[in-house]
Amino acid sequence: MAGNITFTMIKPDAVADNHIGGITQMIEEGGFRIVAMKKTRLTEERAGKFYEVHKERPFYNDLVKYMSKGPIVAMILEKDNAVEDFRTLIGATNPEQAAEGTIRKKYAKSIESNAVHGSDSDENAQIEGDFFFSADERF
Ligand code: RTP
Ligand code: MG
Repeated sequence: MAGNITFTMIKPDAVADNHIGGITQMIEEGGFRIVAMKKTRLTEERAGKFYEVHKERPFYNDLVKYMSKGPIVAMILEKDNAVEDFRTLIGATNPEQAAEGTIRKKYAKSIESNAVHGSDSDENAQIEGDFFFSADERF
């Protein structure tokens, strides 16, 4: 079924601050089903590869360093209209612009340390899920 999968990471600061449970609760209460989940740490090289689409952006080097500084939690999520609905649930990239009730409004500390990643298209959701999970890790 096209459009029913997205990919997320709980970013290093949110993991370090013990917000895995709070964020996961908001995800499940938002109607998403967790298909796959793991705590892992990206090397700088792997973070650079994950964010390759941003390599010309001014924040790329800082982002790669930030995302590899500690463990993250990666998840594949399922829901109708998953990509768009998940971006609504997480809120704006900059937490100062994130709406009330969103994950970033509650847990983000800055535009970089913004608690969670969310895929921006169905195609990228597939690519990003495949980056972390094999077929036998999905249920
Ligand atoms: P994400 O990919 O993490 O879900 O976030 P997004 O789509 O809302 O934002 P995007 O433009 O894809 O940027 C990816 C991540 O880079 C960091 N960022 N820093 N310093 C800056 O101006 C800046 N802008 C973006 C954020 O961590 C953002 O989530
Ligand atoms: Mg993005």
